[in-house]
Amino acid sequence: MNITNVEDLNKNFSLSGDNNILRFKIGKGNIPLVEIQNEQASATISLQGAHILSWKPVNEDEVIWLSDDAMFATGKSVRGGIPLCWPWFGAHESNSTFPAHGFARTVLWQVTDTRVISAGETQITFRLVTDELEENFQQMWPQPTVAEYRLTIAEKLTMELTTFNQSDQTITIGQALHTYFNIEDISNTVVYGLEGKTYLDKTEGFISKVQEGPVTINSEVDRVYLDTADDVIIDNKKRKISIKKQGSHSTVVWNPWIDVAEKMGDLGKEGYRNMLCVESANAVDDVVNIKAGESYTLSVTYQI
Ligand code: TA6
Repeated sequence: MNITNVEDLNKNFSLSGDNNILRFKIGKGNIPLVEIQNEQASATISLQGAHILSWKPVNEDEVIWLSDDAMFATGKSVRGGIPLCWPWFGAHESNSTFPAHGFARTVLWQVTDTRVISAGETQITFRLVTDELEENFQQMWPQPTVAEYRLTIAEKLTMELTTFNQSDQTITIGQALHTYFNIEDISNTVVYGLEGKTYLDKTEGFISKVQEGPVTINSEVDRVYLDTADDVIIDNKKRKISIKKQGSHSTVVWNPWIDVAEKMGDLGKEGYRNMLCVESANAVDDVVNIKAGESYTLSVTYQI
C-alpha cells in the first residue's frame, strides 16, 4: 500500500495512546512529515528521504542539528537532520551527473508500519522500492532493490537500514547515515574512538593520513576514516553522545568550516559552529556486495 496523503496516513498508521502519540502532517514545502512523542523522547521525520529532522530525549537538548536556513522543497535534500545516503555514498563512481550521496534522500518513502513497543518506545518503518521510482532514478539504479528503514524512537535512537537485493545479480551499495549532530560549540568538541585510524582527507585530494589522538576541529574537516567498527563518542563538554553501529566499517567526519559553509548557502552564517557530521557509513573500500536474493543491514544507535 503506497499512501502519501496525510489523511490516509493518519487513518492507517497514527497512534494515539496515553503515552505514545504518532501523527502525520504537512510540513514546510508541502512535504508530509510524522511527529512522534512518547514517555522517553520525541522526534520529527520527513517522509521525503525518511529524513529524521529532530530527536530529543525527554529533559535533553535537541540532539540533531537542522540549519536555520534549511530549504524544504520536493526533490531537494535538507541541510541538517539525518540524510540517508543510499544506494551510493559521495560521488557516483562512474557517472558524475548522478546526484551525490544517491537519490534516497530526495524521494518520498512509504510508511509500512507503526507500533508502540512500550510507553517510552515507538517504532516506525519506511520502505523504498526502486522499481516504483520515477524513470530517471531507475536508469541510475536498474537493479530491483528495496530499502527498509526501521526507526525506534526512545531514550536511545535506533536506525536499522536493510537493503534487499531483489535482482538476479550481485549489487554493490554504499551508504551512510549522514547525521548532523547538534553541538554547543565546535571548538569545545572532541570525537573519541578514531584514534590511530587511517583516514582519507577529502580536503587534500583524498590523501591517506593517520589520526593522532582524538579528533578536534578548528578548520574544514572532511574525512573518511577506514576500518572503524567500534563505538564513537562525541564529547562537547556539556554532554557525550555515543554512536554504536553494526554493518559499518567506515566513519565520515565533516564540518565545512567558514568558507565552504558560506558558499553552500543553506548552512547559515554561524551554522558550522553548532554542527558536526559523524556518519556511520559504508564508503570507499567498505562498500557492500549483496548477492541476488540476499539482504544487508546497517544498524546504528545513538544515546546521550
Ligand atoms: O559526508 C561528507 C560530505 O560528502 C562532504 O564532502 C560534503 O560535501 C557533505 O557531505 C555534504 O554533502 P551534500 O551533498 O549534502 O551537500
